[in-house]
Amino acid sequence: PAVEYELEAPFSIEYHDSIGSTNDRARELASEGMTDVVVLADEQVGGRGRLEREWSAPSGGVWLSLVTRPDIAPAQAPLYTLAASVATARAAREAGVDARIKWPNDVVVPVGDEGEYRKLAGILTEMEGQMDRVDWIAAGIGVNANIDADALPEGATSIRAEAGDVDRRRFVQRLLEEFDRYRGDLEAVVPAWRDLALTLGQRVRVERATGEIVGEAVDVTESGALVIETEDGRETVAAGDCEHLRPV
Ligand code: BT5
Repeated sequence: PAVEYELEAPFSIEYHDSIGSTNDRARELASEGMTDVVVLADEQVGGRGRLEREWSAPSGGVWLSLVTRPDIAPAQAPLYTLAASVATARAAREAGVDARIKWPNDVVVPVGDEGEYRKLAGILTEMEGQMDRVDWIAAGIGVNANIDADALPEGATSIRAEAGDVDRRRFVQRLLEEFDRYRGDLEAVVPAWRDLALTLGQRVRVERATGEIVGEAVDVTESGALVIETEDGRETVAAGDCEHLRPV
């Protein structure tokens, strides 16, 4: 019910019981000139991941897309993805989940000490703009909230499975407050991200269209690219170029 999402957030909320993809609706609103609006749904029937992958989004989740029009260069846009993952991980931690961030865009729960994990949430950031200025950003955030783990793809987990059901209204409120704080203080994003990162210090394999890189993930740059120490020296991978990242 819509009333579940009457929030005191710095965004207006457009709620749908069921929708194709909140990101598609957000793109529509963005191209009509809207800003600071959140499209939120209980269920998505055409949820999208990165690189045209499918995103499973049954009833009980938190599926939302945030539209903003920040005055930033396109090169800074990945910071919004990192800010969204920090905000999501923080809200999940407050709900009792041991949430960490897997570069670039996954919120995960670690399993064991080998860098393995289950995926709790994913982020899909889309934008439009010119060379020097972003027009709008639609940050799509999908969180497996009050959903049984067996209703989700393999390798996924939910807040329900990890810590019991969450009050979605409160969860969204906290997530949006955190996001709002970081978008107003972009310099704080990378330090906050580092504190929650599962990937840093891991030996990883990154697959890109142009070939794979294996080495130790040592840092992220100030625009959110991953720095990998390989046998031949340091390499930097932009989030948009990463198809898969796996611990090895
Ligand atoms: C993502 O893609 O992780 C970005 C997901 C963004 C979803 C939000 S929901 C609100 C907004 N509206 C949308 O339509 N999308 C956004 P990617 O890194 O490509 O991961 C996709 C992969 O995760 C799939 O290929 C599956 O293997 C797996 N997957 C699919 N559904 C999942 C789920 N609910 N939980 C965990 N893993 C899932």
